[in-house]
Amino acid sequence: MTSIAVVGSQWGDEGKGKITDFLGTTADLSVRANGGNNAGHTIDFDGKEFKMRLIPSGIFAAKLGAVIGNGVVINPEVLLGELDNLEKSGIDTSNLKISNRAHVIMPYHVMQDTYEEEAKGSLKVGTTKNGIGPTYMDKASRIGIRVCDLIDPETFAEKLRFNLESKNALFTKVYGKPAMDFDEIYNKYVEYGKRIAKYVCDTSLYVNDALDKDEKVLFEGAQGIMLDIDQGTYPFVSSSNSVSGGIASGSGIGANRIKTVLGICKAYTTRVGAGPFPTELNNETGDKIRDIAHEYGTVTGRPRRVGWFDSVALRHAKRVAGINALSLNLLDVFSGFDKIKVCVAYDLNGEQIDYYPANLKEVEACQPIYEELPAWEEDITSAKKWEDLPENAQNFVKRISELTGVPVVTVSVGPDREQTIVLQ
Ligand code: 2SA
Ligand code: MG
Repeated sequence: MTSIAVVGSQWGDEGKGKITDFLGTTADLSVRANGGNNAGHTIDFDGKEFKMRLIPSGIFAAKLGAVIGNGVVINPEVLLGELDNLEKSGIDTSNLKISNRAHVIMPYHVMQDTYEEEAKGSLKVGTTKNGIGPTYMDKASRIGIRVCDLIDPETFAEKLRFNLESKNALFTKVYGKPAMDFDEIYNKYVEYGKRIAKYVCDTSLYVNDALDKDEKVLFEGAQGIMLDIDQGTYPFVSSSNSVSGGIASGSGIGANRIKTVLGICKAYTTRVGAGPFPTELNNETGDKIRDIAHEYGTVTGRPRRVGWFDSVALRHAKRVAGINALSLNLLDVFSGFDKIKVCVAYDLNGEQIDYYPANLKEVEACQPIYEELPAWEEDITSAKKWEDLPENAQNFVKRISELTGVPVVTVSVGPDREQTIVLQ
C-alpha cells in the first residue's frame, strides 16, 4: 500500500471507520478530503474510546499525522472540541495539518440548513443539520469563508459582514426568523481562528510530498458513493463528492496518485434520511436485521432504513469511484437466517436494467430482481480465516465478488479489529 482511499460504497455507515482503523495501524499519513462533521467514527486507542467527526485517525499513531484537506468543510467549534478531547487524554495533536483552502462552516450555515429543511416540508432531504449543504453552496457561489480568511481578522470581518447581510435578509424576510449578530460571531470565531492557526498550511504540498517519498497515505472518504452530489441519488445526497475523484480534488493531489480504491460495504444495505431505496425491507426481516446489527444512527439514534444487498447500486459505485477492492462488513448478521437475498438487476416497467436511473421516479418504479442464497446456522463471530467460514458464507462472499466484479479483500465478522478476515 502506498496510497489507498477508503470509500463507502453504499449510503454511508458501511463501517469505514472500522476498516480505516484496521489499515490505519500501518499508514504513515491519513487524510480527510470531503464532507464535514456529518461523518464520524469511533476509534479505540490505548484502551480509550474517541468519537471523531473531523480529525482523521492518523492523529493517533501515524508517523506523519493527519490532514484535513481543502475539500472538507470545517466547523471550528467541533474541531476544537475534538482537539481538546484528544489533548485531555494526552494525545499529541501537533501533527495535525489543516488546509488553508478548506471552507468554514459558520453558525448561519447551520441555521440555514435547519430552516431550509423545515421549509421543504415533505421534500426535505433529512440532512444532519450540520450546515454542510449551505457551506458548499457558498463555496460554489464564491462567497465562502476559507480557513485562510478565518485566521486573517481583517479579511474575516469583511467577508463575514458581507455574508451576514444577505443571510440575515434571507432569515428575516423569507423564513421569518431572527437575524444573527455580527459581533457575537466575529469575536468568537476570531478566537477560534487564533487557536487553529498553528495547524494551518498548504496541505496539498504536504500530502504530495509524502506521496513523492513513497510514504503510505490513507485517504478517509466520508459518507458513501450513493450520497455523492453528482453520482448519488440526487437530491437525496450530501453536498460533496465522495467518489475517489472527489478525494483527489479535495486533498490537492492528481487522480492518478490513488492506487487502491477500497470500497466498504455491508452484506445488506442501509440508508438514513429520505430518498428511494429499491431493496428496502419494510417488514419483519428488515426489523430483524436492524435489531441484530443495531442499525440506529450514532448521533441522533434514529433507526436506519434496512434492505437487501443491491448489486446494481454497487456496480454503479464501482464504476463511478473506480473501486478495485471490496471490504465486506457485517457478514455475521446473517447467522441463523434461512435465506439471504441479493438484488442482481432491476425490472423497470417490464424491462430488465443494469444501471441506476437518474430519474427518481424511475428508481421508485424499479422492482429488484433477487437471487436467493442459503444462509448458515453457525455463529461466525470468532472466525479468524477464510477456512473458518461455513461453506454457505464463503459462497455468499464469492457471489458478491462475482456480481460486483471486484475482489473482496476483507470480510468482517464483528466490530473488533481482530474480527477481520483478510482474504488477499
Ligand atoms: P447532509 O447533512 O447535508 O450531509 O445530509 C444529506 C444526506 O446525506 C446523509 N448523510 C449520511 N448518511 C449516512 N452516514 C453519514 N455519515 C457518516 C458516515 C455516519 C457516521 O460517513 O458513515 O458514521 O456518523 C451521512 N452524512 C450525511 C443524510 O442522512 C442525508 O440523507
Ligand atoms: Mg461512519
